[in-house]
Amino acid sequence: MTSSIGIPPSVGEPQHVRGACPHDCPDTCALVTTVVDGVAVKVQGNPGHLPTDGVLCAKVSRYTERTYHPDRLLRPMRRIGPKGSGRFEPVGWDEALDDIARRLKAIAARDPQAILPYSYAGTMGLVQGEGMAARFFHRLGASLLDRTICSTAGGAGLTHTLGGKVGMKVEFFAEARLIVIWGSNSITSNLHFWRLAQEAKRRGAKLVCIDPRRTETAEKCHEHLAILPGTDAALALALMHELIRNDWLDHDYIERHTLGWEALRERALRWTPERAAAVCGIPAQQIRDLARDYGTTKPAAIRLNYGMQRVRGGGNAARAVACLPALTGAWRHRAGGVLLSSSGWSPADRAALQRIDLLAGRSPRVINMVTIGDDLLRSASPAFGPRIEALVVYNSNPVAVAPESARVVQGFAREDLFTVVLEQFQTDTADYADYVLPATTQLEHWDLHTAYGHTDVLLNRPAIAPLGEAKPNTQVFRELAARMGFDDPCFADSDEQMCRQGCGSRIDFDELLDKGFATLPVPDAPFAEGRFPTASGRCEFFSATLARQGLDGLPDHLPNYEPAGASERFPLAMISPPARNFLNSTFVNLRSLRDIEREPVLEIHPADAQPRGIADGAVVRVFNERGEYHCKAEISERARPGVVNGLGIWWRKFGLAGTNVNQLTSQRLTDLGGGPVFYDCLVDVQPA
Ligand SMILES: Nc1nc2c(c(=O)[nH]1)N[C@H]1C(S)=C(S)[C@@H](COP(=O)(O)OP(=O)(O)OC[C@H]3O[C@@H](n4cnc5c(=O)[nH]c(N)nc54)[C@H](O)[C@@H]3O)O[C@H]1N2
Ligand SMILES: Nc1nc2c(c(=O)[nH]1)N[C@H]1C(S)=C(S)[C@@H](COP(=O)(O)OP(=O)(O)OC[C@H]3O[C@@H](n4cnc5c(=O)[nH]c(N)nc54)[C@H](O)[C@@H]3O)O[C@H]1N2
Ligand code: SF4
Ligand SMILES: [Mo]
Repeated sequence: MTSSIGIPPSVGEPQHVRGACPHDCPDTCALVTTVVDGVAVKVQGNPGHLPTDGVLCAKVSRYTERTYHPDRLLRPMRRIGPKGSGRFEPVGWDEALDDIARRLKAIAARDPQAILPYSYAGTMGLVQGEGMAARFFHRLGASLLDRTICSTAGGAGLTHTLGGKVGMKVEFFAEARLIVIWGSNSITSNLHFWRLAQEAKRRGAKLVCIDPRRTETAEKCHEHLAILPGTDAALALALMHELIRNDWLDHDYIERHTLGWEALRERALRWTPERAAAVCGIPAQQIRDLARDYGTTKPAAIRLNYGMQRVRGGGNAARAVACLPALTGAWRHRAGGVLLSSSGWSPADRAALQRIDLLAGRSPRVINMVTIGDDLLRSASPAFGPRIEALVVYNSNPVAVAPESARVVQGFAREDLFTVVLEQFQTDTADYADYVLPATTQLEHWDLHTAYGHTDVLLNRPAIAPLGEAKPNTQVFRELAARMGFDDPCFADSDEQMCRQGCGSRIDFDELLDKGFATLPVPDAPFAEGRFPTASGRCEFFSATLARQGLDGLPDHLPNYEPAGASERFPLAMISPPARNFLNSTFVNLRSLRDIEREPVLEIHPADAQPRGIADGAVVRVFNERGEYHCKAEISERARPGVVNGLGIWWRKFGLAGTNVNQLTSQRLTDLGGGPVFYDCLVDVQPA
């Protein structure tokens, strides 16, 4: 047996512990960790779990390397240098927690809303995520965080159309005859779906990719529509136009199972392929061809993903795409329809874990996590409420991942801000902490996982004891709760008990204990007979809910805040999708994975590089009015003319000049759901 951590061959019996991948990835793989004498030596995919099929991505195959990394934080630390200097001294847990509780109590005595939890998806686990932490902050009456940074625009779009985050079952993509991969680099971020798409391809299916970037996924599809960022709704409306003109419609399905058809028809008829082609920056013929394929191939399936909703009109775009399968009746077949997220099928009992009732009638203000930069810098006002005085960060690295880093950094650098960071590593965010508290990894704690790219539930059992003095998030909040004098019995629940509570009445915890995962009863073709979970029970082309809010009831194309070609000063549109070997900013500090990604790069088309005198491999300065970012230029046809691709969320401290792509992105919000607009960003590039 070999391992990356230099453990000598063991005499002990190897144990195999079942777990779940904690990462924010649609695949939610089932893990099997091999443990010898209390040491995890290998993490593999569970061959018995269908969606995982025994295979993990390169990142999580190296989980032991991450867990036993020499840079793991293993003791609580207290800041001794100026904010951001990263200078700390070790401190005992009791001393750290006593002091944190004292500081939080003092602030809460004035107004608990001056305290803000900041967390996202470092782990997707329901227990180490918003489990005990949510109980703690609800009981405290702290500001609520709107967790918008990834998927709320698309989620809202889907919900206003289909009634929830629901759609096709992923396994049936293998039976589709046409698969449209829309705003997804599946090989990078949805690998187990890609395996199904490959299976469909072998059986003769056609694969079409819609993505501004010629990704590794796009180049393996039969067709690639390299549209400009933020033009998806225009494309979807023109597809509808063609479906109508050629009568590739399922009139019976439309009549019985949809709402607002006449109005949508009228709008779509205004979107000729020529009009959309001019907006999308592609030939009109490509739109006609895709419409023909989509209108005449059955079953046709759309794998929509979140890459297309990180722009101003992201919610409307998801709505427009979600209308398509109802027009052609694709939902009648189990291999037809659309899948963006399947998380809405999950019967997990989040309420039992998060205990919103502990607010006891209070309704604290809500802070959108996307605008953390501006919000940390805001003074108290009647509209805003109190100035943010304390921040407790867990499962997130906002200094690297939140937009407009210059503002974020300025906020985190406030000497009067009290910041606690629960982390596994000394991230860019941990550098700004007053206290850094060492957190366990997935191999060291219990958790319960639902998925958004399949419909199983998984249990994660600890495979090894916590390393050093690391504690699970739950335990930190339990101990803080005790110090704050919160004596509600729920603060004494163990992690294992919380996993059970999260199962609610419809998931069998004993089955999870036994097998590691459970498959939920989700219908194979959920909308074959309509019965959408909307108010009307129909697929809502027209949403009365949106109309009541004074918004457009129909989906429409909303141009980007910063549309390609609209600015002379900043003529290039920049998107910044994930690097394959990182997961958001996680894994950037893993040498072996960083070596594959080498350094931060900006892909630029030869036609944009040449007039700027940019040579392949040259260091460039990417800039706009929000800031500048240095990286290596990669002259590449992966970038389309007019669009540059800044890949991956590097840690700022690993960047060439101490910044990353988010130095350039803006804090504006999407049309629906209050999401971020990372891919709605104009820049220019020069040799550095
Ligand atoms: N290896 C790896 N896997 C990951 C992640 C990671 O960082 N690394 N991140 C995880 C997380 S948190 C998430 S949310 C998902 C993200 O995965 P996805 O939901 O697939 O979203 P993105 O990767 O942001 O973008 C997908 C593709 O959309 C393209 N795109 C950008 N703008 C547009 C547009 O306006 N229209 C269209 N049609 N396409 C556009 C991008 O070029 C990219 O290739 O992946 C998860 N999986
Ligand atoms: N420019 C640009 N910016 C983006 C994106 C983009 O595509 N482009 N993508 C956006 C998206 S989709 C997302 S989801 C966000 C992701 O943003 P985040 O959710 O902040 O994700 P990560 O960067 O992976 O940081 C998660 C951190 O949680 C820590 N962690 C993991 N498990 C635990 C645990 O059990 N306990 C504690 N205490 N800590 C833990 C990890 O060590 C890691 O540092 O970034 C967004 N930012
Ligand atoms: S990151 Fe995604 S593909 Fe990789 S192991 Fe986790 S769930 Fe599976
Ligand atoms: Mo995400």
